Amino acid sequence: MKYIIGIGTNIGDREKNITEAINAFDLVPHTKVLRKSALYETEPVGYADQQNFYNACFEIESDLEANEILGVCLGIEAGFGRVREIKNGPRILDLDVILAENEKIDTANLTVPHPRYTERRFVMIPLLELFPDGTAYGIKFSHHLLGIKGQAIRELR
Ligand code: PH2
Ligand code: MG
Ligand code: MG
Repeated sequence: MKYIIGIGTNIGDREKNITEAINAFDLVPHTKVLRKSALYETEPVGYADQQNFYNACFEIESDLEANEILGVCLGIEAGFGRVREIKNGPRILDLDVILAENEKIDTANLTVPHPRYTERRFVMIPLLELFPDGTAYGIKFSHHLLGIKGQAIRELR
């Protein structure tokens, strides 16, 4: 099963956080990172009074179930010392399951596709980089970009 994971950080060395967190997925049993987007510097969405984020998306192939991948995400976040405080507020690392190949999930802990990804330029732009034709695992997504207002984003190079 393939998954798209969204990653974000706005505390500490943002580039290092993203690089190390993606590398951590390669250490998970029966799991490998297939490809990753560029890094993007993005304006905070939902809670303005904080530093800009670095965001990216990456694709993994794994034998693990979606709820196990969620557990991996939470474990890696905890390993970076994440503490949950303000909703949408500053975080050293956020890992979200955005899409799962051929799968819809709606449980108490996990909803896939991610319920808000089509409203977030910081997810949609890296996703479009990975799927330039605007369709991922049979889901057409790119038209939602037209409905997003503001949310400055720039690719880092
Ligand atoms: N994550 C949020 C809320 N707002 N804004 C940006 N730019 N990037 C994020 O990753 C982000 C956000 C909640 O997870
Ligand atoms: Mg998030
Ligand atoms: Mg999250």
